[in-house]
Parts: sequence; structure tokens; C-alpha cells
Amino acid sequence: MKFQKISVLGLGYIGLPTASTFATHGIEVLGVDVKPEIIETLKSGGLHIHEPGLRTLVSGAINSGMLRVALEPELADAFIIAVPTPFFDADKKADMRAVKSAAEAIVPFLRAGNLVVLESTSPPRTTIDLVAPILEKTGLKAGVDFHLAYSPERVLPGQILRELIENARVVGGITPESAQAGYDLYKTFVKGDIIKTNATTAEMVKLMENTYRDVNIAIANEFSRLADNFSVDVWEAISLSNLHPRVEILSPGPGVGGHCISVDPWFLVESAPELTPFIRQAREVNDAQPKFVVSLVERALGSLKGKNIAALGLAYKPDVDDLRESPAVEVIELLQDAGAKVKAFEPFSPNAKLPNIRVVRNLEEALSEADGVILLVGHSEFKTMDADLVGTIMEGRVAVDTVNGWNVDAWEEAGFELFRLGVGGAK
Ligand code: SAJ
Repeated sequence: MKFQKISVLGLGYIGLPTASTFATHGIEVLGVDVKPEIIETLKSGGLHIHEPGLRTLVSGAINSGMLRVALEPELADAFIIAVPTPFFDADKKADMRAVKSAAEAIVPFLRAGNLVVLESTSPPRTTIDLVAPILEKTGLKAGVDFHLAYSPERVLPGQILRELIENARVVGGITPESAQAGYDLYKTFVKGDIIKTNATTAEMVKLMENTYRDVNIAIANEFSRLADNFSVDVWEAISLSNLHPRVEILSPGPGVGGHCISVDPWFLVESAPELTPFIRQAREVNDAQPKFVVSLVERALGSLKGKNIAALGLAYKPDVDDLRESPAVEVIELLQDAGAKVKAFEPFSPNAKLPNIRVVRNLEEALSEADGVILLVGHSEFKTMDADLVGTIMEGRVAVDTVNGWNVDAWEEAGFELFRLGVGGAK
């Protein structure tokens, strides 16, 4: 199938890079978002998200006339849905409202012969059970009159533009012809393999990948608690275990965040609770890790009532500015619940506004008057901090490292008592 014009619905971390990449590869693209402020920002040459290289890519695509943005779709050869699928915190069920409205927005513009691709991470069977019936309100039959496919994105924040092109891509069609149409579309720019399968398999693949990662981090986090209990250095034990040629234990930390790994496993639990006790348990282990970190801080500082703590890092992982579902934020809130006064510093987002957290603009401000300092994210600039300098700014000499980012000797030589996650009494 040949594509001259496509429409991408949802201009977030995935939709915008995808729309711009198609546009710079010779396809006319209409980018659609329901938020007027996003459309205005893009039209005036701005950008509402941070991703290396994205500004240049988007402005190039817009200036060439190949990428336009609007609040509503238009007629096109293909429609890609790349809207968020968060989950409702209360019952951990997927919030599919954005997918539903995007599919509904396509209905007036869907014509025979078109292709629709869902990219949003979704529970198994969403393409068939949720999206197809909405699109069939046109009177056209999915898989007969138009093509319908699911294709997950698998890009790493911070590397999106490169990975979008280079990663292998799975395209699941509701019919083999739909899979082929999806293949033809992504072939426009994807250099990695494009593998055709059916829609529900493609949905499962994405959820299985992220669930695999979540349960592997959960076991690392559980090892950190065991090591703490037995006064073993978990970091040393993991690196020794990983000498085994078929073992690759991931790293423990303050918990699992981001909008994917901490969310997607719930989509499987929701769709078959009786079949997923293990996946649920892993989620619960990771969700409880911030509490474990707080117990470590209590061991380090004693009662937290009235203690001043400098919290380093708010992002969900190293060297990104993304605070979504961040365990660092949760640790800080729990420290405050226990009576601590926390000043937080996030170098990648120094002006972040969080309802319950005092975010300061620089490291010195966070450290001044602090009784203790806690490292919550392994940002490169935190790992290379000069412990002697930190000691001259802080009030106390207690440091807590939740990511194995600091050198024990350097901090102890600077007069600090360093408490590390997953180490207990071990030195
Ligand atoms: N984490 C640990 N220990 C580890 C690895 C990660 O505690 O050993 C934590 C991180 O600090 C973070 C969370 O887990 O809080 C998730 O980090 P991540 O790097 O595993 O995942 P994301 O959410 O940044 O991006 C992932 C990517 N998956 C990877 O396997 C690296 C990407 O390929 C997916 O497309 C993306 O999720 C997604 O959209 O699902």
C-alpha cells in the first residue's frame, strides 16, 4: 500500500516524534492533538516536551510544509493513534478514554481502503474489542473495507529519535492484509526489522516486555531487602551473581517509575486477575520500595520529626527530566509524612512545580542547613559530586544512597556516615 498523507493523533512523547519522522521521510502529515495549548505552542515554533534532537526535527518538518498540526483530523490514507493510556490509581484499571475519543475522532474521516494503527499501550484485545467497533460506526467493516493494526513503540526516553528508526518494530494486523499495510507504512522510515503478526499478539508483546522488566527489578529490590537483613552488600552480590553466564540481575533502587514499566503490568493483571498473581506481586514489591527507603533514612537519621533533608533527584530515572510516577517523589512525600522538612533539587527540571514538595533551584540551596542528604536518582552530575564540598555546605554528616551512586571511601573520608540501600551493616 502507498501512503501520501497520514494523520497522527496524539502529539506527546511518541506521537510528535513519529509524526515528524514521517514528515521528514516524504509523507504529508497532519498532527492532531485535543489540547489547544499544544497546537498553539507547536504553531508558534515552540515545543511542549523535552527530547534530544526533537526541536530541530519538528521545526524542520513544519518549515518544509510536510507537517501541519490541528485540533481535528482530516481525510488521510492512514491514521495513527498515539494517545496516552494511563491507569486509574484507585482500581489500577487502564484509562482508555483517550483511545476511545481518538477512534471516534477518526470516524468522520475514515474511508474504504484506509489504514488505522493503534500505538498506545493497551490491554490485550483492545484493537479488536474496543477500536474496531468504534471505527465500524462508519458502516465500513474492519479488515474488509479498511485495514486495522496494532504496533507498539519500544523507544527509550532520551533516545527516541534514533530508536524510532533503528529498533525492530512489531506490526500486528487484525488480518494479514492489515499487517502488510502496517508494514508498508512503517517501512517509510524504520531501518530495523519489521515483523508482522496478529493484533493481539502485538499488544501482548509490548505488555510482556515491560512486565518482564518490572518483575526482574522486583527481584532485585527484594534482594536489596534480604542483603540489608543479612548485612551483605547487594551491589557486590549482584555483580558476582552476574558473572554466571546465564544470569543478569537488574539494579535495585528506590522503586520503579515512569509511564510504562510501573503501569503496563497492571493491564495484564486487569485483563486476567486470576492468571497473574506473580505479576501483581512484583508490582506490589516495587510499589513498596519507597517505604523501605524511608526505613533506611530513619535508621540513618533517627526520628525524622523536624529533620532537614536534602533530596537529590525527582526524575523517575537517571539523566532524564521526566517526573511521571517517580519513586523519588513518593519517597519525599513519605519522608514528609514522617515529619521531615525536605528540600528537593532536580537538575533536569529545576523549576518543577509539585503540589506538596519544596523544589529548590540549585544544589547549594538544597544542601544548606540539611541534617542529611539522600541520593534518589543516579544523575551523572550527582554521582560525581564532591563529598568534601557537600560537607562544607551541610549542617549534618549523614548521607543516604539509594542507587549505589556514591563512592563509600570518598564520602567517609569527607566525614560522612554513608548509608547505602541494600547493604545493612556491611561495609
Ligand atoms: N529501574 C530500576 N532498576 C533497573 C532498571 C530500571 O530500578 O535495573 C527503574 C528505573 O529507575 C525507572 C524504572 O525502573 O524508575 C523504569 O526504567 P526503564 O529504563 O526500565 O524504562 P523506561 O520506562 O524509561 O522505558 C522503557 C524502555 N524499556 C527498557 O527496557 C529500557 C523502552 O524500551 C519502552 O519502550 C518504554 O519503557 C515503554 O514505552 O514502555
